[in-house]
Amino acid sequence: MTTPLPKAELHLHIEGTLEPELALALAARNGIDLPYGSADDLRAAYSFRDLQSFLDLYYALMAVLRTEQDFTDLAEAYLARARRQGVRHAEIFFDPQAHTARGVDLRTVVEGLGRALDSAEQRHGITTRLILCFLRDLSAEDALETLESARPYFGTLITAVGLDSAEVGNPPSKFQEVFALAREAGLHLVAHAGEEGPPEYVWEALDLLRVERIDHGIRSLEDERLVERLRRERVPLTVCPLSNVRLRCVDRLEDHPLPRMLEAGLLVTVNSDDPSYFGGYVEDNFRALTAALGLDEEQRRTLAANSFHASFLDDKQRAAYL
Ligand code: ES4
Ligand code: ZN
Repeated sequence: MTTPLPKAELHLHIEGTLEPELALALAARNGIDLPYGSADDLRAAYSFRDLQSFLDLYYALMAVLRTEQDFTDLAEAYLARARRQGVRHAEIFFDPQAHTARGVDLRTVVEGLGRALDSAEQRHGITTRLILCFLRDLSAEDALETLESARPYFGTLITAVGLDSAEVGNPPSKFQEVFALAREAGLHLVAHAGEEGPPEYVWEALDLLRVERIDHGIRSLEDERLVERLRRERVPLTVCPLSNVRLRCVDRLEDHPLPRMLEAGLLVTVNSDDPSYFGGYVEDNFRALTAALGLDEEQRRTLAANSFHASFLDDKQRAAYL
């Protein structure tokens, strides 16, 4: 087995790293009844028709995350795995509204994750950032309240905001105000767009939200002018191949548009999205692409280098990895 290339992971939902074994252990620790008796029962449920069918299970399983320690354990397990997959820097999404909506404080979530992230460099050799994601199927008002409640962590634990969850019917335009406020607060901006949604949502994310990266963006290829814009402005696209196949955005890995995106001169990166649910962490995505699409060493090196270029590391930190 070859050594994984050093890379940054830029599209990773921490709640999507909840492995079945940890979910069962946390359920037992917190006295929560899950309708699954074993890790294999849980894994058997990981078969998805589309984004929504995945999100239903993803939100349901979060019920096991209750205490600061639960969030620390979750992040610590991810970091240990990520390092074995070559990750040196991770910009990690979390979904605060999925927790506050069920009575878990923002403080519990952020400080729990923060405890693992604060020691990540020392323990695992991984630098980290935290990206607060708004759930786009909730209201703009809910997003605004979430932003305000997170202000104490701006610039320290939280350095960016993102936009995720059910895309179709929830265009970026709905969140123009909250993204403007986040920008004024000095946060970096990203958004999921063009996963299941149309290229118009990618235009909106760029023009109305003024995001610096597009998460997924695979449907951008349907719009030549958009591809030209993304190429010219070197807007990074955080692509998640195994996710796209599991959620049936792409039929088979052999049909994945990533090679075409590279060919078009786009700043593409490879990421794992929700690795516990989609069959692999970031190096597993690199390996699956190599097997299915004959990705060569030069392409793999380009993708790994792109991940550092696309990161929010400052130039000096970035230079240390390139
Ligand atoms: C997600 Cl794959 C995906 N797409 C949109 N929102 C998400 N939240 C967690 N995983
Ligand atoms: Zn995602």
